[in-house]
Amino acid sequence: MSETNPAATAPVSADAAPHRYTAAMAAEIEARWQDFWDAEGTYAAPNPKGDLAGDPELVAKPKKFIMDMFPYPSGAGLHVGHPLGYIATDVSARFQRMTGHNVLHTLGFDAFGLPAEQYAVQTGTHPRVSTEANMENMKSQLRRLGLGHDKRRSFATIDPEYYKWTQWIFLQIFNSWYDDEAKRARPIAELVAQFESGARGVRGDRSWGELTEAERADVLGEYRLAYASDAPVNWCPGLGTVLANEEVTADGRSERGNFPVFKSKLRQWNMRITAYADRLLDDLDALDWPEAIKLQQRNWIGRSEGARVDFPIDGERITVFTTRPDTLFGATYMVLAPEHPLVEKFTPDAWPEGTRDAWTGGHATPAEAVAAYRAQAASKSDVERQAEAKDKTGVFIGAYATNPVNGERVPVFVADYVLMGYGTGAIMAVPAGDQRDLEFARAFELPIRCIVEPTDGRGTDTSTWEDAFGSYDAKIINSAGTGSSGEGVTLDGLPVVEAKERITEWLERTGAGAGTVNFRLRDWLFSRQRYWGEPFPIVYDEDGTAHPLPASMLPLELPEVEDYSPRTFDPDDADTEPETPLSRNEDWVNVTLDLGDGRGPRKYRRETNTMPNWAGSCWYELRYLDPHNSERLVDPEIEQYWMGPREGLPHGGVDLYVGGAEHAVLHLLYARFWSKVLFDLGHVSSAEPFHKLFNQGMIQAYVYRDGRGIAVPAAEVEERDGAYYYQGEKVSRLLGKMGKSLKNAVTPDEICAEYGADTLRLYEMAMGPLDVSRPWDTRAVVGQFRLLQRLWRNVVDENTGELSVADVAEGDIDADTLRALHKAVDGVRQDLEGMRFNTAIAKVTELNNHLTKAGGPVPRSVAERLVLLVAPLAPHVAEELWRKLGHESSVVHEDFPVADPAYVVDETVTCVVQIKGKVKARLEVAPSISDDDLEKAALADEKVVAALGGAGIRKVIVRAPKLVNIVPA
Ligand code: ANZ
Repeated sequence: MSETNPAATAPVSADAAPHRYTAAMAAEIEARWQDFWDAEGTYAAPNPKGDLAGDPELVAKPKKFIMDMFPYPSGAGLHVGHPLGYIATDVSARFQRMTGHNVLHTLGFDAFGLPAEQYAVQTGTHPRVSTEANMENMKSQLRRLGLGHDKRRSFATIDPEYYKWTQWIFLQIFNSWYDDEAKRARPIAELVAQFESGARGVRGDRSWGELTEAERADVLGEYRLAYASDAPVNWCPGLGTVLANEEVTADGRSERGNFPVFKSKLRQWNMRITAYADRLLDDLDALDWPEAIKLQQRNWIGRSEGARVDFPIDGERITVFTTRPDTLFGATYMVLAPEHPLVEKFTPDAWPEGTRDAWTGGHATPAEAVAAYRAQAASKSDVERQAEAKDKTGVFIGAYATNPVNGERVPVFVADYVLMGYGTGAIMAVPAGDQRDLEFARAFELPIRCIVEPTDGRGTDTSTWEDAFGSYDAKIINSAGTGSSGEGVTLDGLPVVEAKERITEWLERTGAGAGTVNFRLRDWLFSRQRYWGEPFPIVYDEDGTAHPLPASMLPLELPEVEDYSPRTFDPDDADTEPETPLSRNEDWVNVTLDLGDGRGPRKYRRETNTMPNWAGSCWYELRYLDPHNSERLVDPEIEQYWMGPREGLPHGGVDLYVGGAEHAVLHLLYARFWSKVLFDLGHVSSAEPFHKLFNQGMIQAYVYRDGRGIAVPAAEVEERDGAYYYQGEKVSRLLGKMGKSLKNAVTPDEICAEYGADTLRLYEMAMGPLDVSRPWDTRAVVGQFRLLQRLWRNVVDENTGELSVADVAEGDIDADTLRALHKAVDGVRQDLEGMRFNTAIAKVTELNNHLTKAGGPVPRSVAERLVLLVAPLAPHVAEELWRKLGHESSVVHEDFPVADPAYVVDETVTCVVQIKGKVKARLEVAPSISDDDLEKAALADEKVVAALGGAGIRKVIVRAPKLVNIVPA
C-alpha cells in the first residue's frame, strides 16, 4: 500500500525530528500501554460480590454495561469494517469511566456455527481446532486496537462451562409452560398439580390419573415452552439440515449457501415463542431502539386484528381467519390451503351437477383433482406460492359451504395462495376487496361483488376494475341480509371500522364467529442436524418419551465423532431425511442412566440434533456479569446490580448495545424471548436484555473492475485525472462491500503498522455519524495521523523529547484560549454522551489548531484538559502524554473535564433598534444572526412594542447584526 500511496509515507520519513510522533513511536507507545493495561487490570470492572468483587468505591458508582454484538471467529480475520462498532463502544465506555461510572465492557466469541463446520467438511480440520485458531488470531488483532475490555469476563459459546448453562436454560424452558391467564411462564410442575387436583381438565373425558405415562408426556408436550413436534419444517437437503423461518430468504432459499428449501414433516424441537407475541410487541415501546428495528420486529410478529368466522358445510364447518369481517357480504367463494386437514373430508366422490369444466383441472373426480393439485403445491416454497405476479391456480373440491351472513352457497376450492401456516389455513375470498382473490375470481369466473364503495371514482361496476378496492377510509354498501340464525344484519352506510365492530358483535351473538387476534410469528424451530452446536440435554426412553437430564449431568459435552460432516443430499431432492452426525456415535447415543426421577437406571437414547447457533447468543450478556459461576446461571445480586430495572422504566438491561441492523428479527427477537422466560421463572430481574440499541453503519469500499468485470486488487489501483488504472489498464470504480473476494479488504493490522492504532481509531470515528455507512479511503487516514502529530507537538518538544508546556496560572491564560478550551470541553462532552464521535473529533481538532496557531508554549492546564478530551478516542497517546505531564496513574480513571459556562456562551454584539431614526432599544445578539431572526427579535422586544404603541409597520430595514430601523405606518 505504501508504495503506491506517497501521501501515506510522507509523515514517517527519515528526516523527521528525533522526537516526532511517528508510526514507529506510535507502535512503541501502544504496545507499552497495552501491556501496562493488561498487567494492571485497568479495565477490570468490579462486581458487588463474588470472585470479581473489587474496589467498593467503584462499585458504589452508577453502573454502565456497554456491549457489542460479539463476533463469530471467522477464518478470514478482521478487516477495517469489523471494528467500527467495537471502537465506538470502547470510546463510549472510556468516556463513561471518566464521568463517574463503573463500566462493564468486554467481548466474547459466538463460536458455534456453520462456517467452521463447513470448513471442517472441506479440509478435515475439527471445527474446534479451526475455531480456536481463528479466535486467537482475532484476539491479537483486537488487542492491537487498544480496546479496554475486562478480559476476565470473556468467553466463547463453545466453552463447556458456558454451554452448560445454555443447556440449563433449555431445561428451564422445557420444564415450563405459559399460563395465559397469569400471562407468564410457570414451572411445569404447577401445571401437573392442576391436572392432578382436577383444577384443570385434561382433554377428552379421562382424568390425569387414568393416563399412561406416555399419554401424560403428550399432554404436557402441548404446554411446554420447548416441545417436539412433527409440524412441517424448512428442510434444506443442500445443507443437510432444517432451518428456522428467519433463516430462509424471501425467495425460499437458505440464507447461508443459497440452496432450495422445502416444506417437510420432521420431528423437531420448537420453542413456543408465540406465547410471548403480545409481550414481545408491547415491551418494544419502552426500549430505546432505532425505530426501524422496532418496526421490523413489529412486522415480523405481525399482529392482525380480525375475526374467525364459521362457514357451515355438511353439518360441519370451515373456520376462516379474516382481517375484514366487514366484507363478509362480498365473500363469493372459499379457499382451503392444499394441506388443510379437512380437504379430504369435504371432497365428494363425484363432481356435483353443473360443475364448470374450468374448475375441475380436467380430472374425472374431485379426489383426483385435489390429489394432483396437492402434489403440485408441495413442490413449491411458501414464497413461490405467495408471489404476487404469479397466475392464480387451484381446483374446486366439489363441495359448497354456506356464507353465514346471507345463507348463500359458496364453492370451496383448494389453491396454493392460501398457506396452512397462517390463520386457520382457510379463507373466505372477497374478490372486490383482496387482490389475490380478484385475480383468482377472474381466472375461475367467480362473482365479484362490490361491498366497499370506491372513493377513487372508479364506480361500482367491478367488471371494469383493474385492481381490488379494500380501503379502510370508505363506506360499506350492498351488505344487508339474514343469516342462518334468522337474525338479520346490515352494514350499509357504515365506515369500515364501525362495520367491523358491528359484524363482529353479530358474529359473536349468533355464534357464527368471534373477534380474534392473529400473529404472523411462528414458533421457533430449534433443532439442527449438524455437529457443531450444543447437544440437547434430552434422552428418550424405550417408548420414545423425552426426559430432561438432571442439571447435575450438565454440561453434556459434544462427543467426538469420526465423521462430523452432515450428510448433504441432492439439493433438489425434497424426499430425503436428515442424518445427524451425532447419531453415528452409537456409544454416546445409547446410554444407561439414572435420571434421579425415581425410575432407577434405565436405557436411553440421546437426542442427536444440536441447538441452532442462535442459542448461544440468547443469553450471553448474563454470562459477562458472573463469568465463572459454576453453581448458578448468575448470582442474583450481581445480576440486579448490572441489569436491574432502572427508575421510571419497566425493565433494566444492557445500557448500550451496538451491532448491525441485520440482526433485527433473529438474534434480537430470540434474546428478548429467553430474557422473558428467565424473568418469569425468577432467574433475572429484567424482562428485557438490551435497553438501548444502536446500529452502526457499514464501512464500504471501492471495488475496481477490469474490462472483463473481474475485481482487481484495490490497493494497486492508481488514480490519474479522475480515472483509475490497474497495471496500465483503465478500470471502473463502484462502491460496494469490503471483503477478500472483492480484493478490496484493508486490515486493521496494515493501518496500525502504517500509522498506529490511535490513528485508526480516530479515522474510523471521524468518518461520519456512526449510524451512517461510509466509504473507506486509506489516503484520508493520514489526516488523523497529522492531528496526533500536532497534538504531540503542542505538548512535547520534537527535538528534545521534553515537555514543552508552560506553567501559567489560570487567570493569566488569554481569554481566546480559555474560550476555545471550554467550548471544546463542553462540545466534546455532549458529543461523546450522544455518540456523535465525528463532531467530537472536529472539536478536538479545532482546539488543537487554535493552540498551534496561538504559538508559544501551551499552558499546562490547557494541555492537560486537551489530553483528557482525547483520552477516550486515542487512549495510547493520551496515556503517554499524561505520563509526560507528570501523572503517575493511568488517564483511564481520571475525571473528564467540565466546562466553565462563562466561557461557553458565544460572544455577542450589540444591535441598535431605531424607530424613525431614533434609538429605542439595544439587543445583545450573536454575531452570526440572520436578518430574519434579528427582525423578529427586534419586533418582539418589549421596549420596541411599547414605543410602537400598536401602530402598524410600513417598513423594516435590517442590517444584521448591528442595526434595525423600523418605519411605522
Ligand atoms: C377477507 C378479506 C377481505 C381479506 C379483504 C383481506 C381483504 P394479514 O393482514 O396479513 O393478517 N388470509 C387469511 N389466512 C390466510 C392464509 N392462510 N393464507 C393466505 N391468506 C390468508 O392478512 C389477513 C388476510 O389474509 C385475511 O383477511 C385473509 O383475507 C387472508 F377485503 O379475508 B382477508
